[in-house]
Amino acid sequence: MHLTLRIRPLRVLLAVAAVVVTAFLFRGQLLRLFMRPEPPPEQNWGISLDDTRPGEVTSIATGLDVPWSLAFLPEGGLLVTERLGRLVHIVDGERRAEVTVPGVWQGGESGLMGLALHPRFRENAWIYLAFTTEGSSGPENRLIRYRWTGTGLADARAIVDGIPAAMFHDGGQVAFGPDGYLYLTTGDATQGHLAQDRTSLAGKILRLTDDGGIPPDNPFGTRVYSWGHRNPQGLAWDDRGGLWSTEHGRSGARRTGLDELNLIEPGSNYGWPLIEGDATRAGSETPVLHSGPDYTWAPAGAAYLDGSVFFGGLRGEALYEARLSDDAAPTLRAHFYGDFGRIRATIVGPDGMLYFTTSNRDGRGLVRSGDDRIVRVDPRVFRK
Ligand SMILES: [Ca+2]
Repeated sequence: MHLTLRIRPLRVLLAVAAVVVTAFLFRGQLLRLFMRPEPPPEQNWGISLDDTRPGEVTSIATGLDVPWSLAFLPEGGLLVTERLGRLVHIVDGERRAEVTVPGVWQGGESGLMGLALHPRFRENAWIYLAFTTEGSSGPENRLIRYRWTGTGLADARAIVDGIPAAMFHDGGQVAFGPDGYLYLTTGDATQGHLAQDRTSLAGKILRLTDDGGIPPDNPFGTRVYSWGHRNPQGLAWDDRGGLWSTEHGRSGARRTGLDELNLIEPGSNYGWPLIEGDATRAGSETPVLHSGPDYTWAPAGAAYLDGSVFFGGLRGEALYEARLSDDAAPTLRAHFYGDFGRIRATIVGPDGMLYFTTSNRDGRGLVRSGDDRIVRVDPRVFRK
């Protein structure tokens, strides 16, 4: 009796240890099992790489590590953020400079995220970086402005700090609008109620002057432009000045779907966490388009081009195109499913080409040779 009492806990301990070791050894495969992409619904299928000719879809840079955001420099070349905390200067596919951004704290989905150049970058060389850092009371998200020296960063100035941060739902997209103001998306930092708290900077789209001030026509006299967001990460303006934003829905290891494409109106509440999908509620907006309850886009960066909002799909592993229409809901197509894996940043270059980045090295994807990469697409391939 005495002996069995001693042996049993040991057996249990060994069994638990075996499970833990196995789970650790096969963590990539386990994660892949839970996070594996579902093919898009058949009616939404777009083009694939096989439908294109040589030169129409080209990798212009490879060997990146979770590129999150990119911007083209006026003198040529581009700047890319890597989530771990590096700003990379790429010219003709080569890494010309690599700058470690001071103070970046990276865990889960947080880290170095959005990047935007000032509209008068040629004169002031101002660059805005959104990232997670260790604040006085734990991690927080910040937007910092620097001067790009050509080889590094100087003159750091805080534009916004104290944004709630977490391992998940950190927003982090930054862009200048056609009105010359600066827009920043923030996630709910896994505290849904903060999205409904207009005094919190979490779960919002913020609108700021280029030095962090409040534009005189902001809807509440604060930095808040829209609220009730879970984790918006795409910002794109159409040719009439309408602001479109993609937002991650309830996606997770066991819950899927209800990712959103919203048309953002100043002062509007986008409903999280009170409503999802087609649900309605007085004073809240329902999305223009959502992914449905069973299918996940996990939408990241967004760009507007020729009547469509294009956005990267992480878990959906596709480049989505929402074709806008004046008198009907946008139609959705999923391009390149199965060709590149997870797709994150999506922008239009100064040459009118569409560029996107892969995000297969973020621990949730299948790493392919050359990952992560920046891909250039001649948008005429979508109109064949
Ligand atoms: Ca919503």
